[in-house]
Amino acid sequence: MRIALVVPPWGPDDIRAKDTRGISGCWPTPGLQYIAAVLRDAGHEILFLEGFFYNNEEMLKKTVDFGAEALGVYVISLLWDKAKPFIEEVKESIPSIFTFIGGHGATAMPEILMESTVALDAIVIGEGEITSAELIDAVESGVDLKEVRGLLIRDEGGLHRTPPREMIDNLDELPFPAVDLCEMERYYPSFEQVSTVPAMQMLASRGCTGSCLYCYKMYGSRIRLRDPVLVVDEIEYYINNYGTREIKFWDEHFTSDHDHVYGICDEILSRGLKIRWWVSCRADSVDRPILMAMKNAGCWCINYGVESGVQKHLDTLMKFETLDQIRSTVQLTHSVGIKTHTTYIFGIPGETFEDGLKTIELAKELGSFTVEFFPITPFPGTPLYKGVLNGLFGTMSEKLADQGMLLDRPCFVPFTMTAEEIMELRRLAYIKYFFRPKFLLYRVMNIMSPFQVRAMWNGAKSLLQMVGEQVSALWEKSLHQ
Ligand code: B12
Ligand code: SF4
Repeated sequence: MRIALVVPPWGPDDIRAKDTRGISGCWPTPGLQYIAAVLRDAGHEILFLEGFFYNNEEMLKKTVDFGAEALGVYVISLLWDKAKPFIEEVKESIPSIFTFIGGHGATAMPEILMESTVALDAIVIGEGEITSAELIDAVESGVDLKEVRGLLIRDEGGLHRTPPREMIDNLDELPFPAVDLCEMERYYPSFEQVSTVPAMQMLASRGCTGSCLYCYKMYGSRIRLRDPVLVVDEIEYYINNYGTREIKFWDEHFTSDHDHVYGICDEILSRGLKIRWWVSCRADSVDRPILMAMKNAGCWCINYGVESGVQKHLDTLMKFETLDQIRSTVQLTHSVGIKTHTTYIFGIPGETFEDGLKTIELAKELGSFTVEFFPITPFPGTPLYKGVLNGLFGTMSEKLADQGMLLDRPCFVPFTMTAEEIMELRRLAYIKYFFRPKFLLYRVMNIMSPFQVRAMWNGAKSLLQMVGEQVSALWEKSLHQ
């Protein structure tokens, strides 16, 4: 079958506030690349279209010219308003086409999305590789779709959920993501996220043992690990075929199993690979020996989700970490020579403006190489979202297009703060963090590549824009007093 797999048309305006659009990038979509790989292995012809590179008309033309018989679209909630008209236009142009979607947004609210357009034939719920392969098989051979687990389909005028699909037990059975079907040369990472290019992204595991209030856990609490040999085979494939110098691991909890991490590090060292890498870890999951091993194998930066400088709010978020633990982990990481990227949240239920200022102070104290500050966002399916629907925590926008973490407006406002205060905290955080002579010197002394020079230049432009916004916000405030 000829299948078009599509990331709907989108641009920096859809996911970033004005002041940070200049540092925005475009990574490929690993989930859709895995789907593409499995469907290709099953003998189908695949067209992979990235909506960042084309407008609606171009994407439509490419899909029609390809002669697509099926259309699969990646859907996160924020981009549904882009995906829906595209699916409708394709269906209008090719009435016989079979349309299906998958991804976090699709999985978290399948009935709502399916009811919003008749142009959609099926939704793949959860992990999509096996379900998609069986779905396309069934469509091709005319088998009743009710036989395929993990779907939402239409049935006698209503909707029907087939029995749930179990998680893939052995991730090593999956092929590598089909990066060769993507226009890899056109992608580029966000500036704060890598030290050099070409950079590739990967996953060495799926799942996380945490249970944070705002996190949508598609893969549950059991962590499935890939064989370190295959992980490093994939790294080597990227080095040999794409000249890759850096890998960004998107694992939710990279250091959950130390033996697994030692396995990856040993494999990189024994093959003599020169590769830098970046991972996300929980602050309670590392010690000196594991950090040393990671450093020796090329890990240059670890992302810790710090979230708040007030213990009470860490508890609200159900992080199950203490501020002392976070402080000592970040210090330990710096002491072995690995840099840190720390992320913070504003607008936590119960948080006040003054609490937010304490978060900024903690960020400064930790002194990470890069930082990000987000307004908290209730994504469908998360405990935060469910709580807000039940009248708890605060108020949220009903528009799906507002469900981004980096927009000009917060999607959610807790009862204890205003939207303006959240955005002011975000601006203040960046300004206070970066406008410190000692810190600027540290950044300049640690430039690792020409890419980072460009990153710093674009970052400086973003900061100046924030200063301008802050001055005009203060001016507005003074006029109203
Ligand atoms: C990697 C990542 C990114 C990368 C790559 C994005 C991408 N397009 O894939 C970058 C940094 C660019 C990114 C950006 C953003 N991201 Co992001 N990202 C992730 C992250 C950390 C991992 C996703 C991943 O690759 N997982 C591994 C793969 C294998 O799993 P998967 O994506 O779930 O795919 C499987 C299934 O979902 C399904 N599936 C997926 N697509 C499709 C399509 C079809 C047709 C089918 C049938 C099945 C299917 O099958 C796949 C294989 O099993 C998740 C958090 C998480 N822990 O999952 C957030 C996450 C997906 N991102 C999120 C958000 C909000 C964003 C941004 C809007 C943030 C922002 N404001 O900038 C942007 C949107 C950019 C965009 N156009 O996608 C949210 C989505 C929430 C929601 N409910 O919609 C998540 C869940 C994080 C969170 N906060 O909870 N992100
Ligand atoms: S530690 Fe990260 S991935 Fe795990 S539940 Fe919390 S936010 Fe989600």
